[in-house]
Amino acid sequence: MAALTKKTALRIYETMIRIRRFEVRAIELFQAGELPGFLHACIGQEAVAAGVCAHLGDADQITSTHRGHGHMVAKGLKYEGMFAELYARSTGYCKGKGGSMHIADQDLGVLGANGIVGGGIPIAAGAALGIQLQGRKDVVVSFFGDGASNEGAFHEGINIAALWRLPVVFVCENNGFAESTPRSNHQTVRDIADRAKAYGIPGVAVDGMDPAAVFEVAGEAITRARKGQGPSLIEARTMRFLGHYVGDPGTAYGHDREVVKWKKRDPIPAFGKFLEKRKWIGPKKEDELRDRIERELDKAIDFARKSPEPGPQDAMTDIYASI
Ligand SMILES: Cc1ncc(C[n+]2csc(CCOP(=O)(O)OP(=O)(O)O)c2C)c(N)n1
Repeated sequence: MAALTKKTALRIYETMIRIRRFEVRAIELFQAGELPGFLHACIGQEAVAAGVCAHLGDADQITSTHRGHGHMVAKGLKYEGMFAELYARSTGYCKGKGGSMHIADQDLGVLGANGIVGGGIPIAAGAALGIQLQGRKDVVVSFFGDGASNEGAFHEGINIAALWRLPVVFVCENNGFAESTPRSNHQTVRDIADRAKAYGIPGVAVDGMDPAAVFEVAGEAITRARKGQGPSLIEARTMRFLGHYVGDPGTAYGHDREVVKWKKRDPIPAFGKFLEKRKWIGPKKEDELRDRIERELDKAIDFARKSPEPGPQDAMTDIYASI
């Protein structure tokens, strides 16, 4: 099992801050009317993406969801291309034609955020089959929500991955709500991790507000997958601090009440304290880190704003893959 070294812990901390600040700035721009479309923020859930992706290299792959900014940042996507995509500019990761819910980058193994709930799960199984057939040691991680764990795609994707012992890790970010439906209204199982039993694979629930705990269980599952021992299911218990989408107050379905206690466990200050206690970070280093991230964000937003929009001539390009 990979130990959480100072270097890895600092990287995870930086990743969480990078995710949080990306979204805070994106929300400000969205509310100022600068960004088209919708935003689904993962604020509160950063420990999951950061803890899992700390194990992944560029050749490993992920599939993501409508709430995917955190996965993208954690997998190493650059602010420039992400903001440009949110601004619908041709310099974006998908040339401005995908937007927040459809960011992808083959070079860094991001097979796509996905507006179809559960849609990434069978894609991850398929990508893992490709890895297996090519005899590579890479893995695929599929992120999805508790709502997605009721989709046919979840059961079909995990079943075939288990049967063929594919190198894939299924990570359910259980934030207790599927859009405006509390979990008690959409599934009876107490632990989503228990669903792993139906497919004969390991299933483990973990505190998704604790990046060190996530890092540990993800390490075991990813090592297993790399060794050819097949898939695992991780249920990370977490909470989105905002409504389902930016603009949803969450008042109609009890989220506003539920979120109060979770905010006290905000993973960023909590992990910051963990690092301070070990003297792995101090105020000076923390300020430097945050300033650097903010400068990067300023530069990326400026780049996106100055980038051109795609033109009508681009409407019919990038539809089919050339093989
Ligand atoms: C196949 C499908 N069904 C329904 C929707 C509408 N929808 C969008 S997000 C969402 C809730 C998803 O909940 P969950 O998987 O728990 O993810 P979370 O939003 O909590 O991150 C739903 C039902 C959709 N986009 N795709």
